[in-house]
Amino acid sequence: MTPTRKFYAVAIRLAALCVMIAVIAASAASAASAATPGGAQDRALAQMLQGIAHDFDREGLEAGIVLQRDTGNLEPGVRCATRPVADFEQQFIGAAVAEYLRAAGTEHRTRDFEVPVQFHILRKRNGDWDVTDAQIAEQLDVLNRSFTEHGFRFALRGVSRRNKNKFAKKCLSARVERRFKKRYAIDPRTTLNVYSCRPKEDVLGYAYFPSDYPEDSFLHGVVLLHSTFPGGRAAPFDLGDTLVHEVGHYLGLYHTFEGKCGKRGDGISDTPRERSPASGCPIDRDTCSQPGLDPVRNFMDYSDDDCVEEFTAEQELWMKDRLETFKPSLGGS
Ligand SMILES: [Ca+2]
Ligand SMILES: [Ca+2]
Ligand SMILES: [Zn+2]
Repeated sequence: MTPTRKFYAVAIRLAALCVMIAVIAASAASAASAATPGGAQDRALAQMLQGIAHDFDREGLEAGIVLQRDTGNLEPGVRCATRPVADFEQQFIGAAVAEYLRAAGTEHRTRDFEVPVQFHILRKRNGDWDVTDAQIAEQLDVLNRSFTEHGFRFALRGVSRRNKNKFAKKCLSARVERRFKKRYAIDPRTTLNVYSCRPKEDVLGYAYFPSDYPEDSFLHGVVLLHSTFPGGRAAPFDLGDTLVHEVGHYLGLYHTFEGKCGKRGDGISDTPRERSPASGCPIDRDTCSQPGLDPVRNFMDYSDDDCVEEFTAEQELWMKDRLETFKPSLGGS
């Protein structure tokens, strides 16, 4: 872990510890209603998660990949600016999901989720950084080829294009993000909003977890580097798998290297533990002594687009369980 990341990890942990004490106090005060969705404990949990999501500094991340820029040159970039998740947070959310499903059941696991997608193409004032309708159609195909076998279908709801220098160039900034999402987001409860732009330092994308904000929050959705769409220039990340990866986060998945070789890992038992992000396509990589080679072909690793190709059976259940718990209005028929 780099010093910067370590600093944020510690800061996040400290902040969350304070809130945890409040959570414990609240649940002790209302022991009888603690398990009821919407009860005191759930509100405290929701506040804690929002605080952590809000405090994460996306702009402090260090480059970990090399990609082709608009100029054609190969330069450093950041694969994903979705925040890391501390062990205690995983534990809290996991407990909340389990608690909720004990009452709600698991019927949702067998149904198909249909998700409308609205694309917001934020371009420079002169129209640069556009994404064509053909690219968007191909991007939706990539999304569906990756998710259909797991019970998710994505359908085009619409495309809007806007020439706004500030939004197009500063879409990594939390302040600017709030402005364009508040203005443009379309029914976040039922619709996946995808914003294309050019984040500073060529960050490929970022998203939020379903548990981060209430389901109707305009902050939900995916922000994506325009050149990661199929046919874009961001080789080797130009086949559309960045959106697949970010939608994985949007539906609740963590990175396969989350938790490194620790006890919890990414919380998914059929993805072997992994100490750090993979790059390229190192199919024999084995960074943790626990059984199994690193899951470098999983969409939630950092491997090249022509390498990643799968979600596991348990990742599918995980996504469905998290939607049922935190975003029940998404994917309904
Ligand atoms: Ca795992
Ligand atoms: Ca291993
Ligand atoms: Zn990611």
